[in-house]
Amino acid sequence: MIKCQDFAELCRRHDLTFFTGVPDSTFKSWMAYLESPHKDFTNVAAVNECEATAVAAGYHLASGKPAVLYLQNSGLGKTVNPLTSLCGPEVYNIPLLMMIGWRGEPGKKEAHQHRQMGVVTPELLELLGIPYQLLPEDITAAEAVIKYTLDKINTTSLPAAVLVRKGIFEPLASRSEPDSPLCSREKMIKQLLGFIDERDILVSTTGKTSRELNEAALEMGIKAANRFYNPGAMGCAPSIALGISLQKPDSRVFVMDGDGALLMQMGVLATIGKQRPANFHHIVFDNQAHESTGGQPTNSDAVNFRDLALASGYRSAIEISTTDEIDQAFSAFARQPGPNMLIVKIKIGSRSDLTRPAHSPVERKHAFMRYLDHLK
Ligand SMILES: Cc1ncc(C[n+]2csc(CCOP(=O)(O)OP(=O)(O)O)c2C)c(N)n1
Repeated sequence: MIKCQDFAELCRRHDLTFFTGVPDSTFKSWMAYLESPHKDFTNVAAVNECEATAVAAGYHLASGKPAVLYLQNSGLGKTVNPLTSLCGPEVYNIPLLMMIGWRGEPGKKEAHQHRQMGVVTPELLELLGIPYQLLPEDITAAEAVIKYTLDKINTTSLPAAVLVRKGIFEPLASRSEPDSPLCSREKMIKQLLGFIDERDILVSTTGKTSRELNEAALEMGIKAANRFYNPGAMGCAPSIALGISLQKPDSRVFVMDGDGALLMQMGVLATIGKQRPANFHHIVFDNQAHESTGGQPTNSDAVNFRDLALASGYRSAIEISTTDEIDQAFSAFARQPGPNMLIVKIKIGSRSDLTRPAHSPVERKHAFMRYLDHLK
């Protein structure tokens, strides 16, 4: 395994000091290392991989050097536009070093949402003309791969990539989360679920939110297939909920979102604000972190979601941070016409033994569609 300190020195030796991207649990310890202050490293946490690619391009324009663009392969699709239409050989020839977490690698057990991208990741890179190598877990071999990749980058003045498998970086000592008066997402989900009727529709976001919601619904004996889990397609839960809400105007549609996911596709607020569906109720769990990939900070500390929702055309928006506030806040939120937003401040943390839904995505989709079909 590669020690983060050794990888940092390797990067320094090769003048790789500017990092930008969206985190992945594959290199969780490297992300934690980057977050701690290092005066010679700059890390720009971007809201999505398209943005990060453009930040990396800007860095190159101003420094003449390649940036390191880190991402999970789920985000590779988001880079295709700036890679081809900004950095590509027919356009500006912008070099950058992509460090891609390889989820869903063939032959390895992986959640459904990672499987197809896991298979096509190497082919997609080939199709884009991006040379790639696997990052070996031995630091000397890793240095040879980085040197080879940089040679490619420097001779072509184009992007090149290293693929990072799970378990390559040595774990850092786990950091203890500071004591927080805030509640956990799991507890908030359970409490909120108590107020949501089986006739209401619920769409939940990427990562652990959907897994916690699934467990809470089982525990509470909710029989209706009224929940649509969106384990992949980060940032798309509110858009899915919008599409449903416009077709089912007589049902209340709740979306359980995360701060990282909302930031990733924040433009959806304008679409929702413009459509103004009165049955659309947006719950945002804000832990200021990408908790599902290891707790890396999002940029939500720089954003006021309440003001943003109102400025985008939402009819109302409120923020709560304790379970005591839920009863009052939620009944007002669920009764008032949407689109409206309930921002729930929560602490970081989740159980390590969270299960995944038992049925396949297609089985769940059919059950959900049958459920929607029976609604008025
Ligand atoms: C396009 C894309 N990039 C990155 C990921 C990896 N990923 C999965 S969940 C997640 C964090 C989500 O953060 P947030 O919405 O704040 O929810 P939390 O995990 O804190 O509950 C990330 C980065 C992904 N699934 N898709």
